Amino acid sequence: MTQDSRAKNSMTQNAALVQWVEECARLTRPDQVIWCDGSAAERDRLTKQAVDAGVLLPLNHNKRPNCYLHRSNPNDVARTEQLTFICTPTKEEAGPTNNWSAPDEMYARMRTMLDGSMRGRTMHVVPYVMGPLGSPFSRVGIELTDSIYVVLNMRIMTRMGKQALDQLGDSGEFNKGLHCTLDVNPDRRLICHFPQDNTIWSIGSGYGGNALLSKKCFALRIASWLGKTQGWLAEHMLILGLESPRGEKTYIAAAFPSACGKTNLAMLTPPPTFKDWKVTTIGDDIAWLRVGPDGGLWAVNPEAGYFGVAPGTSYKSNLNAMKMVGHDSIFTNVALTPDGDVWWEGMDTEPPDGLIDWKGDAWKKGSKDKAAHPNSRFTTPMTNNPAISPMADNPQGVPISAIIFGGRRATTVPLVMESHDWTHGVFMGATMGSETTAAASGAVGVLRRDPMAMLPFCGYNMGEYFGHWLAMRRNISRPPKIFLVNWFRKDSEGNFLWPGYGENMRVLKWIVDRVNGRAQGVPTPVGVVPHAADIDLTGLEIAPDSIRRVLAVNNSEWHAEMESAAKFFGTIGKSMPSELAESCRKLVDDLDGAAAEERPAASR
Ligand code: OXD
Ligand code: MN
Repeated sequence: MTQDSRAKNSMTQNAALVQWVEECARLTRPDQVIWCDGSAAERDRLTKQAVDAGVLLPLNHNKRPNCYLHRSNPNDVARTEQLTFICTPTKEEAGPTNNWSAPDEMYARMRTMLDGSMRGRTMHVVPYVMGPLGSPFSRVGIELTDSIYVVLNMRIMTRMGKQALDQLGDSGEFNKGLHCTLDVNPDRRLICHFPQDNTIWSIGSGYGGNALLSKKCFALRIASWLGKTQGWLAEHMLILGLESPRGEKTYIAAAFPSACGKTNLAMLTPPPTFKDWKVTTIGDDIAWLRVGPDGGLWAVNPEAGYFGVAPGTSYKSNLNAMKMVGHDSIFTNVALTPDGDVWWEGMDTEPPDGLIDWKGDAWKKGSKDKAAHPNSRFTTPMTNNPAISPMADNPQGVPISAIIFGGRRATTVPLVMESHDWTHGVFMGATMGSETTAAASGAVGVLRRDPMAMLPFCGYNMGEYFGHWLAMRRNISRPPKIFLVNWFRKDSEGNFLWPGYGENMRVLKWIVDRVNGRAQGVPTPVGVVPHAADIDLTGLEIAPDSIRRVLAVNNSEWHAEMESAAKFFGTIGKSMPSELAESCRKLVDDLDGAAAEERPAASR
């Protein structure tokens, strides 16, 4: 059998696609090439194959129907930013925040490693659509992979199979993803993006964001570059819908760095006094945003499932997530109970005796090692989510009324504030940062600037990315309002000042009311901050001093903040838009001119 005939299929006549698959098969030389149709029969066949090979472990089907556990290689448990490259003709195009390599050099280096790399293995051709089928937002990708685990995860995370080939037709416009696990050796691991070629090559890892090429690689790094060249935005944002007791619907997109509770916010359960409000999920991680015919900003979630962090997920922190992972889910690197169920730290139940840890070893209660890996995950179809929005699959997307930026900050940033205008909102996003947690001592962790939560995911020069955000405003005649939030502010003893989780609904309500011109706020140099009386605190036990402090704007803290932000802008170099440096200078002048130390508390 020739390589070419091995790659033949009956699912598509798309010449460009068939030719590219054949080229990749000639390079990697798999024993067979299988085109995935996305059917239930195919899923069952691949699942059986994965179970037989020990790649998946069936869980207790009475407790968790159709659920499986996968244990990754212990050297392969997270995204590897240091091995992730943006390969553009010039270094300037990738910018100072990305690892860069010249495309020709990287292709040549990887080709050597890929040569014959699928011998003895099967190459799966995985066609997928990012975004609702038939939507003007949507894009088609093809991932070639030698991992059944990847195929089964892609089936949950994307609209995968024949439907993607139907949407592609005979167009040559598709993302070309080539993934090979090789020997899962960190020395032979590379995740490389070639934006100009709409191509991703990933080798040496089978894990999550490195291997499910639809997610961070395509839907953020490559798509952010497509968005820049085509006039739209690909963002690290959840999308949620809010319905008031009067039936008024508002859609919000929100960017937070990893581990700041994005999945929890996307499927929040409102507190009892807000029981007549409904929160629905459109997406928990990625948003693609375009200007709609009405001049507003509209968004879709390009994904079809959730790849959520398991530890910390509990009935208290995320009731909907606990319900949705009850069936038809794949778990990666969580602990296994003796009765074939899963367990992780922060689940709010005692670990049972006889637990097996994420590496497959017996785990003893009280052990200092975690039973579940801190980055262990669940993969779940979005249709499992009891709070899924009826608009989640809408080809037109949803109209976004508010954009939220947020990080984990022990000091400085108030619970919520609204930007003065679009440029100031972009400034808020560009300067956002998150601190590493500093246990109970209250000491402030290390601050990492993570603009728009996109630092690891922007596929081109960060300065140009800021410029693109500013330029988008010219086409948006009805821009959403932009807010900055911080659920994590602490007192001097290190206690959180705000309860977070479902109580964040109160902040969302203030945001909805601001969008609709109904709520008050106090203008300060850093933004419009609510007074305590402007937030609906009914039914919440919180000390008046805590709410005062969580909303306070402290001039000296903001001076330090702006000094640090200006330093960060300096690292971006000449592509940094002058408007944002100007915003920084103006804010410092306004702070100098401000008389009061804690304006919101003092002013009303
Ligand atoms: C994720 C991340 O996996 O942001 O979503 O790290
Ligand atoms: Mn993410």
